[in-house]
Amino acid sequence: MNNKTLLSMYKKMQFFRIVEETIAARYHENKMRCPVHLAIGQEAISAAFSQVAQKGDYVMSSHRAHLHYLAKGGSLNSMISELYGKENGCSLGKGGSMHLIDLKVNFMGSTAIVGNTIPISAGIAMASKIKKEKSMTFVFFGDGAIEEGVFYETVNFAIVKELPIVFVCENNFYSVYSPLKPRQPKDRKIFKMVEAMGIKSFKADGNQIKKCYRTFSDAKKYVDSKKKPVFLEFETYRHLEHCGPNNDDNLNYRGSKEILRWKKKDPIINFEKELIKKKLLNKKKIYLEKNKIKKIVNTAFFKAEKSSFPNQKEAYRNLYA
Ligand SMILES: Cc1ncc(C[n+]2csc(CCOP(=O)(O)OP(=O)(O)O)c2C)c(N)n1
Ligand SMILES: [Mg+2]
Repeated sequence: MNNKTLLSMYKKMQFFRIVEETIAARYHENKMRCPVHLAIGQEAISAAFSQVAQKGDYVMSSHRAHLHYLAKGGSLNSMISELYGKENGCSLGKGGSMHLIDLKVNFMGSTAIVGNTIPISAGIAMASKIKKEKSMTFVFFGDGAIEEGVFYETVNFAIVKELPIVFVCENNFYSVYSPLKPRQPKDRKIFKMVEAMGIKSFKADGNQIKKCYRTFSDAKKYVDSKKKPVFLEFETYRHLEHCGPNNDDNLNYRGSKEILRWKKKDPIINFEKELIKKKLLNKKKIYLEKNKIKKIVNTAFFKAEKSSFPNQKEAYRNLYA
């Protein structure tokens, strides 16, 4: 990993966090009228992924999709306009935060139904295999999606059909307010259980960006050389409430010690310290970089607010139920 890669991943993480923090800060204005699932605390996984993903690779995601979409190069302006329900939003203002799509960069979509995009991604991977493309498909989902039947069907199908797909589980230990304990067998390691199905599986600390980068690189090499699917589990933590711009620590479904332990593992702060030690960053550089990002993000919000709402007729076009 050269210095350029390290800095690029740092900047990506800062970009992701500033986007999410700006959404959180402005959500109370009540102009973004869709639920938002923010990924503050989970930035390292997407930043590492963005470094490894190739242009032709396909990506799908779930309800917590902002960073996956941006990591694949999805348009920030279109995403923010989508949150404001505007006609130039990536889903024409009809989908909101959980329904992002940018076909120009092969971000094939995200949906609000837990596990729903897992089989669709296998379809995309199968199509790219039939067409003999060099690309592979990455599908991002949470630890809750492991409890959906389609997860097992799809992993089984991907193994049998030798699909070029990378299943990426961001294990933040919670499904809304429920920890893993009442949901999954005690002491079960997700990646071990999935590995037992017959798929190559890796696990990494999702808050350490260099580990995330290596894991994605290894996964990519494996799929490229063996022409078989891979499963990845990254352990990480969301800092805010499940859905919305606030912190909900007062609800006590996560203990204060646990929260503090994970805040100390903040992927950006720790990596920043490392880069300062290496003399790749200093206070001035950090300040300038953050300011540059804030300008880009604020411009996207300004444009989104200025944009028009869709025509009423548009509400019934391209809708499926
Ligand atoms: C099939 C289905 N069941 C339940 C829900 C309600 N729901 C929305 S998000 C969520 C939690 C999912 O947890 P996880 O997959 O771990 O993702 P995280 O929110 O932690 O990123 C649930 C249960 C849903 N959207 N779809
Ligand atoms: Mg979760």
